[in-house]
Amino acid sequence: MAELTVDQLVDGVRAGKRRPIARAISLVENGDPKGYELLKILYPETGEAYAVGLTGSPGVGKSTLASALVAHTRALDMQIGVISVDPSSPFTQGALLGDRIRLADHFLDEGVFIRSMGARGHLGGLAQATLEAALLLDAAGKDVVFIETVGTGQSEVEVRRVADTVVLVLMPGSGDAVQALKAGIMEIPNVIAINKRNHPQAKTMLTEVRQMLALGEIERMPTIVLTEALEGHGIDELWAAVEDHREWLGAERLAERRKARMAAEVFAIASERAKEHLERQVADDLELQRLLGEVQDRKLDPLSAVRAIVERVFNIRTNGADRVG
Ligand SMILES: Nc1nc2c(ncn2[C@@H]2O[C@H](COP(=O)(O)OP(=O)(O)O)[C@@H](O)[C@H]2O)c(=O)[nH]1
Ligand SMILES: [Mg+2]
Repeated sequence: MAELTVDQLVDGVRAGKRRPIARAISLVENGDPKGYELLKILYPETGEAYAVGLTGSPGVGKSTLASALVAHTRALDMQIGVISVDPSSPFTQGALLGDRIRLADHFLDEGVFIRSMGARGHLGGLAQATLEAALLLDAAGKDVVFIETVGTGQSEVEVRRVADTVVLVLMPGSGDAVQALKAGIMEIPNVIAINKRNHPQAKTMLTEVRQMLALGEIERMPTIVLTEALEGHGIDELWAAVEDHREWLGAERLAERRKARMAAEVFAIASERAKEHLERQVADDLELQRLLGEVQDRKLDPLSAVRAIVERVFNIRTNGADRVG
């Protein structure tokens, strides 16, 4: 089939058509100039979709819950996007054939667009690719975009950076995420789903999570929901908890948070670029290599080396005492 032009892609995305959306996401993932053009045109049309992040350790049931939530929200006649950032187990058609929820059915439904990220390289990094894919799905008229990430802090894609509501998925018998919450390593999510609720330890985990939440000072207590994703149990409660949080946010707070997020995102990507530039320059520059060697040999102090590197790479003049890092 002939390659679509930028105009055709823009029209196709606006119309919510599957093939142009898929193509557009591939273009941004690959850092293609056409992808850049598309985002430039479509960005002003975004801000309509509600982004719901599903985060948690591998195997807790994020993808299965996402699938159940897709079924639930489609039944409410919403247009849905799903981005799954899980390099270890991509969200594919064949996967996750639960008894009641067949993901393959969603792949045939024009009202749902599902994309797995992370299986291949991304020019600007996975976080950037995820943000861009979410923007394209937003421009495509999706009412809700679910973003699945494996995240307990180690992940490159911090779900908080893209989601309006963050759902932390836990499962009984695995306490690592609860420990991370307790230790303050993980930020308090907006909703907590304890999945696999048929497990004998589900009640224990619920108690543990409640006790942990009682310890801290929290702006808004997360709603805790017990689910059995494979059976589709607790999904309406989970969705209601997401809607409750959305209601609590209200239009004003949501707009404020999104503004702060977008600014932080631009800054994060710009910083990443600057870092890459710096690393490349230092690697290619014998003089800078020599400076690093002198620091290692204790002939030159570290701050003088920093000053020389920053001046050379970024043309920034600093006095030695300035913090430039
Ligand atoms: N028993 C039970 N198994 C589940 C449930 N939800 C998911 N699973 C299974 O747990 C495994 C991991 O699920 P998946 O959705 O891929 O987890 P993810 O890695 O968090 O995305 C799969 O074998 C699922 O079928 C549940 O509610 N109950
Ligand atoms: Mg998954």
